[in-house]
Amino acid sequence: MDYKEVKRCRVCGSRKLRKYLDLGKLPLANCLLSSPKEKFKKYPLQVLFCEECSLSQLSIVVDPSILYSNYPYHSSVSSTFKRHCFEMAKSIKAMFTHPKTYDGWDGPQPNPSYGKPIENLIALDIASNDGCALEQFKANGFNVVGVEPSENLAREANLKGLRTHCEFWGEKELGWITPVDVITASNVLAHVDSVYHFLLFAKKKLRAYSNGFIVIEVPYLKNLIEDNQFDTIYHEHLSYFLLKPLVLLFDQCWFKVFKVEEHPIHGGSLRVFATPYEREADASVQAFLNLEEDLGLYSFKTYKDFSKQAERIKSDFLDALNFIKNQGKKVMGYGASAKGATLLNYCGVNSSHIQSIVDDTKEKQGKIIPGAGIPVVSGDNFDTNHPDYISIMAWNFSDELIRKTESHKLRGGKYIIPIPEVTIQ
Ligand code: DWN
Ligand code: ZN
Repeated sequence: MDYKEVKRCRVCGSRKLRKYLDLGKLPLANCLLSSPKEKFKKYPLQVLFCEECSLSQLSIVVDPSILYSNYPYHSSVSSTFKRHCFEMAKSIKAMFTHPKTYDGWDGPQPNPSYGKPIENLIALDIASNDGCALEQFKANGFNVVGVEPSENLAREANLKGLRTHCEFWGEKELGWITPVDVITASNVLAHVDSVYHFLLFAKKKLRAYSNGFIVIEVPYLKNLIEDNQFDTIYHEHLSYFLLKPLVLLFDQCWFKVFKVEEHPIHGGSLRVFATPYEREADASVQAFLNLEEDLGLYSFKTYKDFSKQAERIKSDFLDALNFIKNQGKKVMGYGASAKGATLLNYCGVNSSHIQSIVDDTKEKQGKIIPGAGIPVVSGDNFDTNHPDYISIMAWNFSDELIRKTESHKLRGGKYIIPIPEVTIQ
């Protein structure tokens, strides 16, 4: 069987899991087809709410080797994301300064280097993709090492001189990785079933000397609910996190969450800092927990209401495309994203509505979106086909995608942005 049913919450173990969203049986969003005749499977896409810890999670786990052995997603395609990684590396670097004294310090004076930056830091990025974040940590003076399970991406990172090991993190002891000062894991914990293994393996790799810590960045369920981001629900994303289940998970792995930030990337992400060593937690931790409570994010009703929004957006998007189609106008998409594939298939959109989707990722060009059957093409197709509308399929990068299609706008072309509401501009 290439997938298994989820019977217990992966964070707290509870069996009190209640379904609140069912997007039907959909193809695997990133498993693009090489030809229209290529066979593909559809899998149930349902989200369950844990009544104990408020974790949202899919009702199944698809075999990761099917999802990630040859992964078409390249983080470095987006300059927005690159900038985001640079800022993250810069802010993390500033957190490493020599303490007043070290454990067991018996010098007559406080540590002479007190307050100065700690040099020769080592950063490990888990699921480092094509080395996008590694590059930015290197630019901030870190020594870097990556772990990436997709051969194509690990190879690309190593060719850029970014030492990357092609492994799944948390599956087995990676003894050859020496202790590091900081571990980052951006957009990966949501993809992991054995979240305890993941963190316990990370704990072993954090250096005590620098009070090492881990930085986990995940799409924030608060934004998913507030901004109708149901298209970010697909088989790669097993969990949809709030801070509450994350704090529980870290606690149970002897980590202490000491700082939390919210960042706009990918539609709204939560950045959680946690360490196995002594570190004072700041006010941000309790502030986010209070916010989640105030927003009703620990109540099942919030999620039932959200599922009605998804149905509404679905009919709005299909109505808009059918109206444009009946006018004989031409629509192309931009950004053959996983979220885009989910949206197209959930809404029943196909190549009669959107004739092709441009993507700047070379590996995606020439492929076909499974289910919707829409071909992925290169950017020059905008200028050869002159669409009347461009449907932005990666709304989290709307600004960047609209900036890159200036000529379409100058021709009087319009944009369809489907999330958080279907808008035409
Ligand atoms: O968690 C995940 C997120 C971080 O990225 C992964 N599971 C998979 C992936 O999800 P996604 O495919 O929905 O992510 P994006 O980043 O919204 O996808 C953007 C798509 O648009 C990519 O295929 C690249 C493409 N793109 C482009 O062609 N030109 C993006 C930009 C910014 C561009 O200029
Ligand atoms: Zn739970």
